[in-house]
Amino acid sequence: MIDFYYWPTPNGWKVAIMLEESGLEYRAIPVNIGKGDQFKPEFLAISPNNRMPAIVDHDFEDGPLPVFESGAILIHLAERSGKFMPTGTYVLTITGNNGSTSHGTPLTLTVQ
Ligand SMILES: N[C@@H](CCC(=O)N[C@@H](CS)C(=O)NCC(=O)O)C(=O)O
Repeated sequence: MIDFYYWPTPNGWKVAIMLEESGLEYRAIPVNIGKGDQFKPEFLAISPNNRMPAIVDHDFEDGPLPVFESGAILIHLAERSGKFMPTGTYVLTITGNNGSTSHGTPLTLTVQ
């Protein structure tokens, strides 16, 4: 079971769509960011930058795994479901909103 900490914004929708399309079992837990739920200590323990979406994957082999940042969540769900991610060796390039990291250099990870 995956706990999905959610509020209906585009970042929340991304993960909601992925959960539905991947077929993983989940339950949605509202985080009302208009009322300040994102600053509650129990939520900050999962998402320390006080942003939703976030998940806790209770079926992770090493114990419950919290994941925050929508891109990281999408990658985790793709790996868990075996869907929407190429298999084998691939290069994953992560960049900031302006196409680079905060230092101006694209960050490239090779995942095998
Ligand atoms: N880079 C983050 C952005 C998440 C984000 O900005 N979430 C907003 C709503 S869309 C939020 O939780 N804001 C609450 C706050 O800033 O206090 C991601 O992609 O998950």
